[in-house]
Amino acid sequence: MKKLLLAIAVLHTVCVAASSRQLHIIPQPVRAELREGVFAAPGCRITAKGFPSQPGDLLRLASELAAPREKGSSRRGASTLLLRLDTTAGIPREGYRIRVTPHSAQLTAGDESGIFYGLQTLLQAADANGNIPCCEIDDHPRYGYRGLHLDVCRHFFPVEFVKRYLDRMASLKLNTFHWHLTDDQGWRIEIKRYPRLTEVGAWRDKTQIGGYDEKPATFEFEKYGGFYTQDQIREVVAYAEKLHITVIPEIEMPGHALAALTAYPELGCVNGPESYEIGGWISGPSNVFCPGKEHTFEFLENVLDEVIALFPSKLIHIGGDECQRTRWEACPDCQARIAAEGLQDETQLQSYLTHRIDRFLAARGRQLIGWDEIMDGGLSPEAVVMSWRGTAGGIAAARQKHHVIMTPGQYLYFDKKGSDSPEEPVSLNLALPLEQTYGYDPAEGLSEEEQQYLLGVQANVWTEFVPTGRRVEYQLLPRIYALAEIAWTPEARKSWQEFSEERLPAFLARLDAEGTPYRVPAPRGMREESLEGGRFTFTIRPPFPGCRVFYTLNGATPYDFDREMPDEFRLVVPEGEQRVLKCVAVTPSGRRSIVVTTRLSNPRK
Ligand code: TNX
Repeated sequence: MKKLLLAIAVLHTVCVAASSRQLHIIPQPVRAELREGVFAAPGCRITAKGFPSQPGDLLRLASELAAPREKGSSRRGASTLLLRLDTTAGIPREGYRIRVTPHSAQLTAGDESGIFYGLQTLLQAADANGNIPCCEIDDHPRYGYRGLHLDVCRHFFPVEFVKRYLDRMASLKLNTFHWHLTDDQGWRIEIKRYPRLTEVGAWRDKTQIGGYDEKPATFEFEKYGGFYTQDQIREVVAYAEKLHITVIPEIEMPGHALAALTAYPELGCVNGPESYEIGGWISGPSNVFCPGKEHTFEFLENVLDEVIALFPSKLIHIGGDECQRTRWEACPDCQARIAAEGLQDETQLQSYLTHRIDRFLAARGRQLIGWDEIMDGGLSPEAVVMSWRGTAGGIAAARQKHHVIMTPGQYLYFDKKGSDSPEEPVSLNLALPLEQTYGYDPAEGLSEEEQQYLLGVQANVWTEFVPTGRRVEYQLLPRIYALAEIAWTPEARKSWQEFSEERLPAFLARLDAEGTPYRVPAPRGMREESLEGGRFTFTIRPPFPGCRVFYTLNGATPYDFDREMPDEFRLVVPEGEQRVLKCVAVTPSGRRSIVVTTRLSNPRK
C-alpha cells in the first residue's frame, strides 16, 4: 500500500512538473524552445540595463513575476531577472529575446514595447507557483497594427470597463484600440464647444431588445445613455499608453450621425420638424450631415480640433460607412455644391467631404482613416482604408498604394454569434465560429509588393445586441486569442489543431478560474448533425481538462445532474427508431456550453 501511495505521489510530481514545463503562449512566438529545468521567479532580483531612464512601469510589471506566491519557494535574491534595452542587438521593432536558465531570466529588446511584450510572455509562461520553464524565445510581430475596436454608442461601457478591455488587449500583444465614439444611437465624447452633443445626443428614450431579424422591432422604453468627459478620455489614453496601446478615436461622418443631428438639427439637409429618432439600431431612411453647408464643415472641424487635442494618435477615424445619400438628392445646398465643385453625383459629394477632412487633418499632422466606403467616388491621397465589407476594398486600396487595415466581416466581426444554434444569445444573426477567425490570413489575395501597404488587422465589437460589459467579454472570449495570433504570429507557425487542443484549453481554464464570462466551446467530437445507422461511437473531448460532458436521449436539455458521457460514447438505435442526443459541456466553475443536438436514426431497410 505504502509503495502504491509513493508511486502515486511520484506520478503526481512528474505530472505537475511536466505541466509546468510546457510553454503555453498566445500569440505563438516566432521561435520558442524548451530547455531543461525551471527558473523560480518569486523572490528573484530584478535589474534593468540600457534604459535612458529608470523604466518604472516595466519594473512594476516585472515585479508581478517576482511576487511571492502562496506556495512554492522564494529564495530571495538567489536568481535574477534582467531587462536589457539594446538597440544594437538587431531585434525587430516590438520584438524581444528571452533566455531563461535555472539561475537567470534575460529579456532583451530594441525598444520598450519589446520589453513589455517579453514580460507578457514571461507572465504567461509562469505557472501558479511562479516557475518559468527554461527556454529560448525569439519573437516579433507579423504586423505593426494589431487592433481591437469597441462600439460604445449602441451600448455604453464605463471607463473602468474600457481599462479592463485594454488590459486584456495588452496581455495578448494587441497595440491599437479603435474607440467608436459616435453613432446614430449615441454621442459619447464631451465636446466643450457643442455641449448639446452630450446633453442631448448621449441619451435616448428607447433601446431595441430583439435581435437583428426582429420585425417589427420591439423596444425597452427607458432613458439610456452616458458619455466620457474629456478628463476621462485623457485618463483612458494615458492608461493605454502605459500598456503600449494607441487609441484611435472614431467620429462618424457623414452617416451614422443621428445623435449629433438630434442635438444640432441644422447640421442636416432639412432643418425642421423632422423626427431625429434615436433608438433601435438601424438608421431608417436616415438623415446624415449636410455637406452642402459650410456650417457643417465648421462644426466637423471644430469637433475634430478638440478630438485631436485629446488623442495623440496619428490616425483619426472618420467613419464614412453606410451613408445614405438620399437626402442630398433633394437638398438645394448639396446640389449647389455638386454643381459648384463639378462633381458627378452624391457619391462624389461624400468623397468631396472626405477629401476636405483629409486635408484638414493633414494640416494638423494627422492622417485620415475610414471604412472602405471612403474609396467610393475617389480616394483622398493620404487616407488609410479599413476594409470591412470583405477584403476586396482593402485589396483594391493596396493596389492604389494606400495603406490598409483588414477587418473583414466574415472573419473578424465579433458581434456575430458563435454558431448557428438557436441557443446562442440574441445577436447579429450571422455565425462566426472560432475556427473561421483563426484560419484568416490578412495577406490573403495580396501580392508581396501589395503587402507592403498592409499595416495590419483588427477585430470589431459592435454592440447593438451586446448590452452589458459581461456580454462584451462573452463575444470576445475566446475569439481574442485567435485575433492575437492572426496579428502577431507568422502564418507558418499557426496551427488550428495545436492552438485549439493544446494552448487554448490552458487559457480557457484560466478564464474559468477567474470567473470571467466567456463562450464555452461545445464538447469536441460532437456536432449539430443528423446521422443514420444502428451503432454509433463518438470520441468526446471536453473543451479543457476538468470539464465534464452530460447528455440526454429524450430531447430534454441536459444538466450536470444528467448522465455523464464517457470519453468514448456508444449508442445503439434499433431499426425503425430514432434518438435525439443532446450534450453539454460544464466547466469546473459551472459554466455551460451551448447544447449540441445530434439526430440519430436507423431507418427500416
Ligand atoms: C456595419 S462595420 C456597420 C456597423 C454595424 C455593423 C454590424 C461598419 C463600418 N458599419 O455600424 O454595427 O455592421 O455588424
